[in-house]
Amino acid sequence: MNHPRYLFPEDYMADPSANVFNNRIYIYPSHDRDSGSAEDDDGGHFEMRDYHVLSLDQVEQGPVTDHGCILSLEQVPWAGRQMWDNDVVEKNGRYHLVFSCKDKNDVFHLGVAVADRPEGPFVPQPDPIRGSYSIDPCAFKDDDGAVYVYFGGIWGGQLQWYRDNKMLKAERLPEGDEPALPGRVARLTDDCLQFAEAPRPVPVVDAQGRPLRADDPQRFFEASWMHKYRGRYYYSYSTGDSHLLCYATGDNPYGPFTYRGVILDPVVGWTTHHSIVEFRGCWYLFYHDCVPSRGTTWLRSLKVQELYYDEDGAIQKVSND
Ligand code: FUB
Repeated sequence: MNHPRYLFPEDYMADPSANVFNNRIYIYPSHDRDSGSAEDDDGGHFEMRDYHVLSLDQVEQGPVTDHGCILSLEQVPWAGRQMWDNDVVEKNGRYHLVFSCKDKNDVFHLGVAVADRPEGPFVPQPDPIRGSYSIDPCAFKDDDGAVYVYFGGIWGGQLQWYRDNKMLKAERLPEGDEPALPGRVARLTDDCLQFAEAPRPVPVVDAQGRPLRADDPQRFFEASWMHKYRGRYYYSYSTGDSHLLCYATGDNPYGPFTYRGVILDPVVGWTTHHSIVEFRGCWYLFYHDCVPSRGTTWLRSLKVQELYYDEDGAIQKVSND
């Protein structure tokens, strides 16, 4: 595959979480819309109200099926507004959609909705995951069947309000050469409905084992994704205000993860967000940009591009041309 493909020109969608279920790719995106809300640093302009699921069985060409709405704000008893990024994991034959949404007090939490099929319909739990906060869940099932949720996002994602899993009285972002604010990970219970443990920080360190600094343009900001390649754990993420997709590798789901490089340079649009998945022996990067909406930050379009690795396991930087 030599060029990126826009996957779904019919509608604006973003934050694609791609998973392979039953030998088919299912993409769980955020569903962008033009709400008229003013643009601000807290993402007030991302006023999404539902999720759709798309599926395809050929990446380079061929139809992309929209299976319609699988969960809407009105169906979730605890939800207030802003249905942001989600992901789906299969466990014991059931599909668990883990999603981020603000509650009625405008505080982000993670919720779970369950279905018998990847296309849904998904039935939401009455309450968010106990002890959950912030945004952008990636639900990763390891080879032993354990499921981990990676999450967290700064600024509008509210991660800077938390230390040691407790909400602060005032938000605080580390600065300068202080260690950067890390993303979080927690293993889920066997039924995938709750955290089985308190969330832990996800350490990203340099080659000398030092945590990346707060002023490092390659430090974590949001959009965690986890995949495994040749037995190694690849933690990838968006750097937010420096607009990169970066990755780091480790030898277990909790890290530490050693910073390895940039996967994708900034795209058109403020946000960058992705997933990485293997399908029929090839690896793909799913992401979004705002080219079709002529740079309108909150109207994003889904894209896919093939991903290649070097012999030593390094990811080759993807060209966005
Ligand atoms: O889609 C809303 C937010 O924008 C996501 O949660 C972030 O990752 C960014 O893509």
